[in-house]
Amino acid sequence: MAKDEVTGRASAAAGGWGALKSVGRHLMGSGAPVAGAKTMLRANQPDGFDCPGCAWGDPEHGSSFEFCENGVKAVAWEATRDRVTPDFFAAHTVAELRGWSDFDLENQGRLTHPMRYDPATDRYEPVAWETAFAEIGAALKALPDPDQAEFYTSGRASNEAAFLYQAFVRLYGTNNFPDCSNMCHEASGVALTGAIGIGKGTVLLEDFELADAIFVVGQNPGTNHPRMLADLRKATARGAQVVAVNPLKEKGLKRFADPQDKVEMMHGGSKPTSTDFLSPRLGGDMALFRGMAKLVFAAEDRARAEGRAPVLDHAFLEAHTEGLEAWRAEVEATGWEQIEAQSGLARAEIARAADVYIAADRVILTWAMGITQHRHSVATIREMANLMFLRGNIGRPGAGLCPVRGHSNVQGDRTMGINEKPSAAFLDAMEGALGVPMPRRHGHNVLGAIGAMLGGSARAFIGLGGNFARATPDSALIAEALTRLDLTVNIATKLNHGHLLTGRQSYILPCLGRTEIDRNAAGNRQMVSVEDSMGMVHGSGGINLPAAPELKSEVAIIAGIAAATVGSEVLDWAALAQDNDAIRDLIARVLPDFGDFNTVLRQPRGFRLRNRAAERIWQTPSGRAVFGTAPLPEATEWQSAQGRDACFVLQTFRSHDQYNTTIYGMDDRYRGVFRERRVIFANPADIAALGLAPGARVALHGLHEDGVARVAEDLRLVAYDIPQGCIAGYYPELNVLVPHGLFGEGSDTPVSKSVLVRMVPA
Ligand SMILES: Nc1nc2c(c(=O)[nH]1)N[C@H]1C(S)=C(S)[C@@H](COP(=O)(O)OP(=O)(O)OC[C@H]3O[C@@H](n4cnc5c(=O)[nH]c(N)nc54)[C@H](O)[C@@H]3O)O[C@H]1N2
Ligand SMILES: Nc1nc2c(c(=O)[nH]1)N[C@H]1C(S)=C(S)[C@@H](COP(=O)(O)OP(=O)(O)OC[C@H]3O[C@@H](n4cnc5c(=O)[nH]c(N)nc54)[C@H](O)[C@@H]3O)O[C@H]1N2
Ligand SMILES: [Mo]
Repeated sequence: MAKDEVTGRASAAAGGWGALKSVGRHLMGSGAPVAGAKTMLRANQPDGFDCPGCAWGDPEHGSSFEFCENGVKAVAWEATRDRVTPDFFAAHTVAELRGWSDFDLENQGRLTHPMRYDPATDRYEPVAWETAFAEIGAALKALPDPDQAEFYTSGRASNEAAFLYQAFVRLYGTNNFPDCSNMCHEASGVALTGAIGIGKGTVLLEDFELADAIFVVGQNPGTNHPRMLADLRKATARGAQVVAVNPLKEKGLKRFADPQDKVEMMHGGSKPTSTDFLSPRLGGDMALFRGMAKLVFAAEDRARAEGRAPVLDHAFLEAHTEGLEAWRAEVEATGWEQIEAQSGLARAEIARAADVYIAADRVILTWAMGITQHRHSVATIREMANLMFLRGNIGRPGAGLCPVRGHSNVQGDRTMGINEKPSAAFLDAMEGALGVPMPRRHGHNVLGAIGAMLGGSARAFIGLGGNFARATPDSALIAEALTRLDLTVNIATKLNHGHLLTGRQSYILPCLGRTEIDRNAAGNRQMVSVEDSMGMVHGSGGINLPAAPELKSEVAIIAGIAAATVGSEVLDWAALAQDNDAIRDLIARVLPDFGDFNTVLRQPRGFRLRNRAAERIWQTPSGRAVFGTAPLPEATEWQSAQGRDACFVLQTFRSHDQYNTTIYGMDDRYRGVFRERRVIFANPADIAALGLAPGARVALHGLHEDGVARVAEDLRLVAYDIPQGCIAGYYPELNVLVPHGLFGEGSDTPVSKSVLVRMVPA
C-alpha cells in the first residue's frame, strides 16, 4: 500500500496530505507560487476562470472555492514563468527537438512568438502575425479542394473560439472537423442521441445530492475528475449506495480524504467514496449490465407472481419508450455463461449490483473512457440506458445518465458546431444568420482525417490546440503522414511533438491561456464561455497577465486566418476579433437555446442549456426514448486472447501526473508508481505464469493483422490487482500499439482500452 507522503502512514485514501503536498510542489515548480496560489482561489469562481482541468460541474453556491490537486497542476502548468522564445528555437533544430520527451518539450514553458519553419535551417524562426496569416490564407486558398484540409479541435477551446472556427471552416467550404471527442466520448454522443434524442447527459450536480444509488463505471475520478470525489463521499455519508465498476481498484473509488476538510486533515481521516466494487474484465461491462437486466426482469416476474408492487416503472415505459419487448427478447436469449465469461464476474456479484439498482428509487449512472474506448461502446451505452429506462431512472430529480466529459469544454465545442456531420437544422440556422450556403457534404472525423493523411489526399492540417500526433492511434504512422503535408498550423500554448512534425510550410501560433487576461485593442477585458458535463454554461475570464505581450487570443488568431482565407464580406472578422459579445450575439442567432446569451452568461453561475431529455421530451424520430437491441459481442478481446500464447488485452490510461499528452511528472502516486512511466500493470498470477517476476522488463507486440509491426519495448512489469488476462499501461507512450484500423462500431473511436498484444520478455 502506498504511504502518505507527509505522515508516512500507509494511506488507503485518495486526496489528503499527499494531494496538498503535491499542490505545493506544483505551485512552487511553476516558479510563480504566490501568483499561482492567488490564481487557484479564482478557479471556478463567478468572477474567475473556468478550471482548465476537467469538465465536472461546479457547485451552485459559488462562494466556497473549489479546486483540486490536478486542477492546480493544470493551472500551474499554464502559469509557469518559463518561456519558449525565439532564442530557444534558434538554439535547437527541429530534428533535435523531436528526440526530446513529451515532458521536456512542454516543460520548457509558454510559447511567446508566432514562428514559421525554415526547412533550410531546420529551425522555427519568428514571423510577423500578419505575414503568418497571409501565408496560411494563401496556402489554404491554393488547395484545389477545401476537403483537402483538416481542421482539428481540442476540447479546451472556448465556445466563442469554437463557433468562430467552425464558421470560418464552413465558409472556406468543408466539414472536415476531426475533434478530440472522436477519441473520447463520441460513443456517448452517438448512443445517447439514439436512445434519448440528445448526445448529452441528463443530470445536474444537485442530482448527486438526491440519488439513492450511483454507479460509477469505467472512470478514475481520483485522478481525472477529483472534484467528483467530494460529491461521491457526500453521497455515501448520507447513506446512498455507490457502486464502482472498474477492473482496477482505483484508490479514489474507495476512499477520499478531502484536503478542504480541516478536521479530517488534522486527524488523518478519510471517508468512503463507494459502498461496493465490481472488477469486470476489460470490455465486459455490457455483459454486466445485461446480467443486471436479466435479474431486474426476473424480479419483476416474481413480484407479479406474488402480487407485490411491480419492479418496472410501467407508466414510464408505456408513455415514453419503444422497443422494450425486442430488447427483452435479446436479454432472455443471452445465457449466463456468456455473461459471466465476458464480464468475468460471478452471477452472485452481478446480483449484488442488481439488488442495489432495484432497491433504489433514484439512480445515477456515470461513465468515461473505460466504457467509450471499446469496439462495442455504443452498444454498451445503449444497454446502460436500457437498464435505466426500466425503472424510469431518467428525467426526474436524483436520477439520470451522466457521461463524465474530459476536456473542460469538449461538450461546448460540439454544441458550437464542431461536428463533421452537422445536422441540417444547424446548417440551415448558419445559412439564415450568415446569408450564404454552407457545405452539406459530411466531412472527416479523426478516423477520416487519418485515412486522408495516410492516403495522401489530405494536404493541410490546422490544429486549434491539442496534440493530434500523440493523441491518435498508431503514432508512428501519423507522425510520418503529418510531415508529408503541404501546410501544418498549430495554435497552442506550449510546445509539443505535433509541432515538430512539420509539413512543407509550418507555423506555430501562440495563444493566451484561459487563466490570462484578454484585452481588446481598446483595452476592454474579454471573457469567454464554456459548457460543463452537466450542460451548465459559465463565463470565464483570466486574471493573470499574458505570458508574453505578443500573444493573441484564440479568437483573434482564428479571425486573422479567416480574414486572410475567406475575406471579410460575410463576417467582419476584424470586428469580431475585438468583441466576444458580438460573437455571442451571433451564436444566439444560430442556436436559439442560448437566448439572450450575453445577459444570462453574466448571472453568477451562468445558465443551464435546455436539455429536453431531462424534461422527458425525446427528440428521436418516434418522439420516444428508444431501447437498444444489440446482442452482446460475439467475443470480447479478452475472449479472443484465450488459448493464445502470452496474449493479453491492454488498456491505455492516464497516470496521476498527466493531462492527456501533457506529462506533468513521472509519478502515479495512487497506484504506487514513482519516477517512471514505462510500466505495465499485470496480475501476479499472469506474471508468474510467464516465468517472470514483478519488475521484469518486457516488450509488447501488437497482434492486429494489417501488416504493420507494432512494438513497445522496455516496459517494467508491476504486479497489480487486475483481472487475469488484462493489463494496463500509459497513454500516450503506448499509442504505438493502438491500431488505427480498429475502432468502435458506430463511434469510430480508437479502441484504446482493448488492444490485443503479446508479451515478450526482454
Ligand atoms: N488530471 C487529469 N484530468 C483529466 C485528464 C487527464 O489526463 N488528467 N483527461 C481528461 C479527459 S480528455 C478525459 S476523457 C477524462 C478521462 O477520464 P477517465 O475515463 O477516468 O480516464 P482514463 O485514465 O483513461 O481511465 C479509464 C478508467 O477506466 C477503467 N477501465 C478501462 N477499461 C475498462 C473497462 O473495460 N470497463 C470498466 N468498467 N473500466 C475500465 C480504467 O481502469 C481506468 O480507471 O479525464 C479528463 N480529466
Ligand atoms: N491510447 C490512448 N489514446 C488516447 C486516449 C486514451 O485514453 N488512450 N484518450 C483520448 C482522449 S479522451 C482525448 S480527449 C485525446 C486528447 O487529445 P488532445 O486534446 O489533442 O491532446 P492534449 O494532450 O489535451 O493537448 C495538449 C496540448 O494542447 C495545447 N494547449 C493547452 N492549453 C491550450 C489552450 O488553452 N489553447 C490552445 N490552443 N492550446 C492549448 C498545448 O500545446 C498542449 O501541448 O487523446 C485521446 N487519445
Ligand atoms: Mo477526452
